[in-house]
Amino acid sequence: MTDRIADVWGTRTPHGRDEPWPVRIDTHLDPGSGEPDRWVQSACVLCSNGCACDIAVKDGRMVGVRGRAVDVVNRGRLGPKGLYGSWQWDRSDRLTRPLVRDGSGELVETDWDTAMGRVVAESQRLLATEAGALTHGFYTSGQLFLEEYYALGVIGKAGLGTPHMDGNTRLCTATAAAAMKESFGSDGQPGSYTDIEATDAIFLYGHNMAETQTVLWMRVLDRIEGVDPPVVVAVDPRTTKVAEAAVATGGVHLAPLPGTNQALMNGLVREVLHRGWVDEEYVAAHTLGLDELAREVEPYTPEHVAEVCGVPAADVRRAAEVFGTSGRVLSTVLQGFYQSNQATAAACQVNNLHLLRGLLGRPGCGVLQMNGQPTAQNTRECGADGDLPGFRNWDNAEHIQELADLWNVDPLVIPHWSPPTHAMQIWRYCEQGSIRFLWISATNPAVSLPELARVRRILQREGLFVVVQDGFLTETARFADVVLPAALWGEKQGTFTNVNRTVHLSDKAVEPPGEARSDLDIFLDYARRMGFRDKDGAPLVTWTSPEEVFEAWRECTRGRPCDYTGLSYDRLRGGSGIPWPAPAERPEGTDRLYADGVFPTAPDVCESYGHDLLTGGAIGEQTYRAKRPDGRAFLKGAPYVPPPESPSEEFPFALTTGRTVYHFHTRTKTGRSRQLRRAAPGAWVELSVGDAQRLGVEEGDVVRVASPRGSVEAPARVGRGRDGVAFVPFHFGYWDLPGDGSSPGGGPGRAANEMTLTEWDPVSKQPLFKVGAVSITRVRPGTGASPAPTTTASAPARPDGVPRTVGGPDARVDEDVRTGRG
Ligand SMILES: Nc1nc2c(c(=O)[nH]1)N[C@H]1C(S)=C(S)[C@@H](COP(=O)(O)OP(=O)(O)OC[C@H]3O[C@@H](n4cnc5c(=O)[nH]c(N)nc54)[C@H](O)[C@@H]3O)O[C@H]1N2
Ligand SMILES: Nc1nc2c(c(=O)[nH]1)N[C@H]1C(S)=C(S)[C@@H](COP(=O)(O)OP(=O)(O)OC[C@H]3O[C@@H](n4cnc5c(=O)[nH]c(N)nc54)[C@H](O)[C@@H]3O)O[C@H]1N2
Ligand code: SF4
Ligand SMILES: [Mo]
Repeated sequence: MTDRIADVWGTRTPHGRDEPWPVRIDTHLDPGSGEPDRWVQSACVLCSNGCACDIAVKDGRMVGVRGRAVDVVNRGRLGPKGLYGSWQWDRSDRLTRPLVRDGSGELVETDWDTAMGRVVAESQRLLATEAGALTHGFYTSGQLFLEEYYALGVIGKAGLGTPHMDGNTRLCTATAAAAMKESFGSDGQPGSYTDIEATDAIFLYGHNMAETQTVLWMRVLDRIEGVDPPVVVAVDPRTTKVAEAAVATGGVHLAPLPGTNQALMNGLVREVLHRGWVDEEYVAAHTLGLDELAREVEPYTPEHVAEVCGVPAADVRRAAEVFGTSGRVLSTVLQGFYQSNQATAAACQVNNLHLLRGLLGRPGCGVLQMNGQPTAQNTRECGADGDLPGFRNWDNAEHIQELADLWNVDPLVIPHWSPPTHAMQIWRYCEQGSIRFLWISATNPAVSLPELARVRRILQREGLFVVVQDGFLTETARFADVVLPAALWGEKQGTFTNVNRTVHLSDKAVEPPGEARSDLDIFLDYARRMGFRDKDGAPLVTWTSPEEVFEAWRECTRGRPCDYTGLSYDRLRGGSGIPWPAPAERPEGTDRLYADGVFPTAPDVCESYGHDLLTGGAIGEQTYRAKRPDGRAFLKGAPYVPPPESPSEEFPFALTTGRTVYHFHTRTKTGRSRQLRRAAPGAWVELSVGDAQRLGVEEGDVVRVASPRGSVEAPARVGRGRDGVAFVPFHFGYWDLPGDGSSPGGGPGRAANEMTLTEWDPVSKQPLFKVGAVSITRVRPGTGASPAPTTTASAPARPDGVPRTVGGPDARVDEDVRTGRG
């Protein structure tokens, strides 16, 4: 039995290079529950890793989870969120009936007919106005199931015909998709988790994997502690566990100032070129753009990079050397790049490094442009975000015709006169008043969007009809005109796809509470009530079950990079998840893409004609065709430009934001798990030792952090980050959890996004949560150490007097280590 709050990654199962990852089955059951009645197959939805698990059911309730040993993703392991956070919320304060506003403006319970009646009446009223479908906006999630996104995508694109549909994936993995489109022609993860077993060096760019994909990090740790371990390189301003591993393995921890990634990456590309670490044959055969890229990076000498990023020039050289001289390299990229300045440009430089050395499509040589949310991949591939289903190109008439044929609608119904509207623009249209109907599903923007005072203003706007579909009465739901109670994970059936394209089936384990309904049922009910028709006058959607939607989706992917035609619910049941592409002739799926060096860049195939990485200017079809990419990848560059907001005299610190291992986002699930809530009970502000000293701040003192937009008050953790940078976790909103303090807008809050700015990347349109400038002042002495966990990046610089984060008796997990081949 292991306390997996205190020991986040659990027992090691070390092994050597090219040996399979051993099995370790993690089980956690509610201590009082006894033997479960049955186990139901699923996979965890508390991050993009998608660990396969079985849900324990007793007396019609979820009482625990167990990792699935057969699965390629986790080989039986689960992390703290999966163990303690995935199921406990089901017994608590759920929404059980729809809510609508009564005459006095209060949200009151009602029945489904009344609630849906209001939604449909408002929808039809607005469709009858001159602006028609352009009045409608949909802001969805990276946390629903594939079937729900596909249904929503068809409703929006073929039913209503609105281009205004996007997910919170815009805040999350829009840059992953954008970087893959720019470099390789289409979304689609090149690498595989199995690259960890085979690699010689792992680069983690702005990715705190130890806390945010804990099971993937276990996989890395098992290599690090085995024979012939890989070298780790970490690029992160904080001293994360990843950064510690970089130092311990003889790699390097580069801690750039937030917002300077592109300068650093240009420096690394330049070193690889100058030192002759290029696979010239591969570059000549499989890429385009070398000369321009070489010109672009030339000014970025290690000394110049050192000056811009505030890192030693020798460390830049050392990192480049590890990349240039290791036989096999695996790279992972996440929010420290995607949510920072020049996100797409910097993420593309990672692709460039791999292309230059020909390190793609072979064991141990992958790029993982990571996802964050469990089902973000499906939002993207199903077209519930600013993409079209099946990675089709909005600017390609043939692709639109394919969809029109599939749905039996006129191609003109499908919005494709301009790119689909991105989330930040959808919110802008709501602010300006052109969108008057906003349907929010499975996301909590009143805590997770930047500049919360503005978000609250928009949600309260007269003339904006807001529908919120969630399992809880969140901060956002409180602003809604209609609240629809949703069934959550374990209470409904569906499939989803993780970072390395692995598709899992999640079966229904228990009944949803009260009258809550699955998101799929809600969307289909809307479609029925609206009476959407195809071009022959037949109902547009006739599906009644998730499996029927999955069958329809398979057809939509036929011949596309994300081919699902070899998959079915039956094939996904019983064994491991399966990575797409899995065409009918290869139903076992595909571990790794681009083994043949042929990329989906042909003009008739590609998902996008691409952009200028500095300005975001779109490349037109003719220009694209003239490049004759013909299956070659693009080496694209951009100069470094400083972030839109940098420290100044009035706001002298750089602010960055992010996560702790114990909470998921706005905590609607993890905040209702007693083990996780105890481990990370409240907000904190992380300061470096030097900055704390200069400010006269000691561990636990309450500080006020203020940006030009808002402020936060929280106890200080005197931590181990670099000078000049403050870190605030973004998990802590207001209102949502019983017993939490609340300050919705008045006075300083504790939500990091009170301070962040409304700015986004020119290519991916992903907002810049990782950059901004703040002032910091000491407000009053503390009452003890700050609540920041001690087990991870937020560990104190001086441990004395700070209680260690532990779980206790109810956090015990059974770890069944199977030696041998599992
Ligand atoms: N425990 C936990 N796990 C999660 C989630 C969660 O909420 N909690 N959420 C899931 C989701 S949706 C996502 S998107 C992922 C996110 O996973 P990560 O991207 O790993 O998490 P973050 O903490 O947002 O950011 C990672 C790191 O970026 C660093 N950083 C900040 N600014 C910069 C910069 O300018 N340059 C560089 N190089 N680094 C910078 C921060 O110091 C931080 O350590 O996690 C997933 N997993
Ligand atoms: N400052 C700062 N802000 C950030 C980030 C950051 O690093 N820093 N990260 C950004 C990123 S990467 C992300 S992904 C976002 C996350 O931001 P959000 O998506 O707003 O965060 P969650 O708390 O996951 O909200 C999901 C909501 O969906 C509900 N839900 C869960 N499952 C279902 C379901 O099946 N159906 C329905 N209808 N509802 C469901 C949950 O109860 C919850 O209220 O935050 C972003 N905001
Ligand atoms: S690593 Fe992610 S998917 Fe796996 S158990 Fe943890 S939260 Fe769930
Ligand atoms: Mo995310």
